[in-house]
Amino acid sequence: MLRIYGAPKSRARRTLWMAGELGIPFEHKSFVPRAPETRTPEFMALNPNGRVPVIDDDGFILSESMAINFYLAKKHRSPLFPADSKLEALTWQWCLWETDRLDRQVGTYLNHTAMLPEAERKPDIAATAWKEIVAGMDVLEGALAKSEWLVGTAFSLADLNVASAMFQAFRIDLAKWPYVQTWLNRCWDRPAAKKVRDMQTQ
Ligand SMILES: N[C@@H](CCC(=O)N[C@@H](CS)C(=O)NCC(=O)O)C(=O)O
Repeated sequence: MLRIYGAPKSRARRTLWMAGELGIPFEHKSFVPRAPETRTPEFMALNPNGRVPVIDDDGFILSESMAINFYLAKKHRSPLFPADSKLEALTWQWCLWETDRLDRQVGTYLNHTAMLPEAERKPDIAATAWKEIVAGMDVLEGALAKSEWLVGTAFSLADLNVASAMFQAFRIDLAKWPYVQTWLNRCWDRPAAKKVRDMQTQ
């Protein structure tokens, strides 16, 4: 049985969303990032980084949420996994791009504008992150202005992996990027995504 470690309010949302799309059964250990459960020797043996998500798929241990989704989609022969090698390469392109250009930047920006106690917020860090977010969003906007989906002609692993990372971007004013906003809503309106949203509020 697949076991997923990680609270829905963490990058584990991506894994939970994928499991929902696949309709596969799983056991869920909703460990919150940095919680004591993620610092035990047992957990550190699963992921020496002490981070979530991690999966244990009948003894196969894997961390890194994007890699987990590639594995699960391929293993379960999901139509979300691109059959064509060029489409697969484009999926990698978008996933690696998001990790490089937007992932930490969005979190850093929100931390230093809203999440951290006011005394710990650093406007210069927020400003640098925002500059990078604007550049990244402009690139995404350009791609989504040309095509409804990131890769191919339907929702796929690329959309899932990138849109799940950008859940936090709902807290940013996206008015400047209407195609991104519409696409993000379209992705997060899927039943499997809505289920993860509901889990986040429980
Ligand atoms: N690149 C990793 C990032 C994992 C990650 O940073 N997870 C956060 C929660 S969203 C975490 O567990 N942080 C705990 C820590 O930094 O100790 C992935 O996508 O899985």
